[in-house]
Amino acid sequence: MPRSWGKSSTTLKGSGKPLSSDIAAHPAMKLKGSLSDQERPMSELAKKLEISGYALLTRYRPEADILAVVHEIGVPIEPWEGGLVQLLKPRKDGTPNTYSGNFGLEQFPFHSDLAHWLRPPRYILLRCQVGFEDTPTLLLDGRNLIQRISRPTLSRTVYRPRRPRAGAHTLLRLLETEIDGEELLRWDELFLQPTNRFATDTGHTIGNFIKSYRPLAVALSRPGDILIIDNWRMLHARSPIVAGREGRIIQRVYLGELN
Ligand SMILES: O=C(O)CCC(=O)C(=O)O
Ligand SMILES: [Fe+2]
Repeated sequence: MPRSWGKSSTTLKGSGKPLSSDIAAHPAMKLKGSLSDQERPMSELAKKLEISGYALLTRYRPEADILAVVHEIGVPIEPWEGGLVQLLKPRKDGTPNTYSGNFGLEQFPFHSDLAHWLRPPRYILLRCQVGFEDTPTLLLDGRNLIQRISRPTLSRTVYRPRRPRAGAHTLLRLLETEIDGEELLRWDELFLQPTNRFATDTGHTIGNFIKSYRPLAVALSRPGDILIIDNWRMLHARSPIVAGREGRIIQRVYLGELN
């Protein structure tokens, strides 16, 4: 089904130099006002994320090792052994507990990453190795979803992981409002299941909202393009892989916090 996507507006242009040592040489990265020496160099990125829920760096040090780049930006977390850097490649069929295993080359449904975890990773960093303008990552601002469904309803809606973890089913609110003063929105129609009728109904309303939403499309199209997503605020989805785009390769690292 053809879709029209909104245009990305939150772009920080990189010049290929390390961010931490050379922020003054990145005029395109500056918001209004200038940074004092005392300010942390990446605070511009943090501001972007706070305002928009995501930030895009274009062609940023494409030759550098991803971990060198990641450490300039934030604190990586290893969600499972060997999972510090994950490679995302389109697959017609993958293992059943993955998105590719369930959706193949189709568009992925909107979700938060690791929504079935008690504390999903705060930020997702996606970095382009091989990308295409017409295979964007789609973003939905959870604040719009909260506005539509309401904070009290989402806070009262309880889901659980599709599979028990360590033998126990954790109960998870779709919206948690007080985690060190931060809000955590989670959604995933594959890895989360409703616990009661109320949760099922809320899920339907969320599904309808997502269908009617015109998402933002952010393309990781050139090597070094980096998209950072606030995973507690935004839902995201991969657009469908059309013929000729099977070679897309995206690196993913989860961040616990920004520098
Ligand atoms: O490839 C993308 O743009 C996003 C993929 C994704 O959301 C996922 O694999 O969880
Ligand atoms: Fe994802």
